[in-house]
Amino acid sequence: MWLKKTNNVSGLFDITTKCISLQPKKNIMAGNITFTMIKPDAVEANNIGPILAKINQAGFRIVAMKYMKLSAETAGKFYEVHKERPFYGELVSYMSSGPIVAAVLEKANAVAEYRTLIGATDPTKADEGTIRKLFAKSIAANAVHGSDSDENANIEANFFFSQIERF
Ligand code: RTP
Ligand code: MG
Repeated sequence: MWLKKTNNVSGLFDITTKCISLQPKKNIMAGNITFTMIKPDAVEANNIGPILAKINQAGFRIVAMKYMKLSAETAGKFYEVHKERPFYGELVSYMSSGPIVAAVLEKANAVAEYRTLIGATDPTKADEGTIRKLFAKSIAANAVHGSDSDENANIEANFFFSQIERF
């Protein structure tokens, strides 16, 4: 892609520069993505496959995905919004206790649709058939994370993935 860039400071120069496109490969509309993690308890229990199957069956497209282990520092930063909550220390140590799968998912109304698919934070209160009802062990070890707003979905997706890791 060729960009014509004008130097407004001097108003004298037109600089034509060859550069790579910084746009995502697919034109994903705002509100159509959410971010998820398959948490350490679900990975440990060999439930990556069944959870991904539920995600696919519910009509989500996988935009980005990686398998990784979070350091306590990274988990702490990701959940910084909960810093003042009594379970923050437990949450950070749990989320850095084993590998996770991080992914960006696409579907119309993705945030709300995915929260419906995963169910309530506390698996004992989650609806039948939801991912947390099926796979979560407890309120802390609750199988998956799902973004709670479009704004946070973008922040979280950007925290884990660059543009060249999205398809
Ligand atoms: P998430 O962010 O992981 O998708 O979960 P959520 O929105 O349903 O719940 P949130 O209030 O954001 O809490 C984040 C995570 O903290 C852990 N938690 N532990 N011990 C407790 O009382 C407690 N409460 C929350 C859970 O892992 C929860 O998913
Ligand atoms: Mg949350």
